[in-house]
Amino acid sequence: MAPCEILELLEAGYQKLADSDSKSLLKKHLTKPIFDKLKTKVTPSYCSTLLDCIQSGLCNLDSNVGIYAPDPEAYQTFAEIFDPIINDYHKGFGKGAKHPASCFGYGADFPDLDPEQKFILSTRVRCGRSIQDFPFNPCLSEDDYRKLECMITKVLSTLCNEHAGKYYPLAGMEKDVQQKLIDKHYLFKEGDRFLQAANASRFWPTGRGIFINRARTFLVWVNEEDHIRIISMERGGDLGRVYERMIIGLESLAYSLKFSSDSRLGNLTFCPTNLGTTIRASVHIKLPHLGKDRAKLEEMAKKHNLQVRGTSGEHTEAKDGVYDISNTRRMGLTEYQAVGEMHKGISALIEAECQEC
Ligand code: ADP
Ligand code: CIR
Repeated sequence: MAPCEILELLEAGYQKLADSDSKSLLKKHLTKPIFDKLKTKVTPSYCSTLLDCIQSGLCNLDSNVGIYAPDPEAYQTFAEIFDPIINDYHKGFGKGAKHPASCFGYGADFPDLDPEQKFILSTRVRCGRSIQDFPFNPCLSEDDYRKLECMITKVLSTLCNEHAGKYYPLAGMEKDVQQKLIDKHYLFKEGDRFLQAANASRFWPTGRGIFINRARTFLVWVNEEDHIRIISMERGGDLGRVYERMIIGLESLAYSLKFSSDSRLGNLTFCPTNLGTTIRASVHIKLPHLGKDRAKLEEMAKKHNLQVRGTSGEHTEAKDGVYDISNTRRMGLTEYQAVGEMHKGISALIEAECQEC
């Protein structure tokens, strides 16, 4: 049972959300009956409360989603709020739905999206993984962060060929080096207020860091939003090649690390938007005509199940007309289908842009 002071904070937070004009999925789905049913519950192993799940959305009324799972059990304990949000975000993961078995298929099925290099600056595919027997950020101790970092970097040091590289811990990294890595879109940014409010940035920078291969085309983020983010990226629009590189890197890591998964939800992640395949395949793209009006571009992208982000990622603006466009859905479909959805959608946007020329 959640303690009294948590209940008081929850009641005040709920009222603030209910009175606001927040467009978050949290506000949309957290009805009073669901709130009343969940407000006293705690997860069995970590005693996480509803407040641990929704405090980011309560503090940041401009959240798109507004909820995180502090530990893997939260998806069951607080299913009455997670399930409708998951169903809404991933478009069709209703009652009785089960995430399909993993199927990566072949990168060769996704030809270069922009062979003449007119629109796409770069392509990136990432996935997230959580390590079995560890909770998510808000429940990790400083020692857990160190243990995770040690476990993960030990395996990273065994990567070979194209994937071989070096780990750079955030602790002790020069500020200008860190900023350069962020500006080049390799490293995660610091001080994300959505993660901070979710209690996901405690003991920063302990245990956080980035692994980079020699060609700077394969990266692994350690202990940012998820325990691991596996990233493949390069200039141009060769999605198939980028995807293949991510798959090989992921398979090499899966050989030695045990990842958390759930028979219904697929791979488990901190944010419900990343469950299932956890795949986000994106391009940095210039669409001078369609991009004149971001709202219109977003509307068009939505028809193809694509999400538009700014140049420096989520919650940022587009600089010099460069948008980050990626698949929205990651759950209820295979990896191959998620990347295929993005390939088809980006091709359609480029075609629409050409028609406007
Ligand atoms: P994530 O993809 O990990 O959910 P963000 O939206 O925060 O997170 O993006 C992380 C970084 O990746 C940002 O610097 C963003 O600009 C960069 N990025 C995303 N897609 C591309 C891309 N296609 N090319 C280059 N950088 C990219
Ligand atoms: C939000 O709710 O806006 C942040 N917590 C981030 C949510 C994840 N992003 C997304 O839309 N895929």
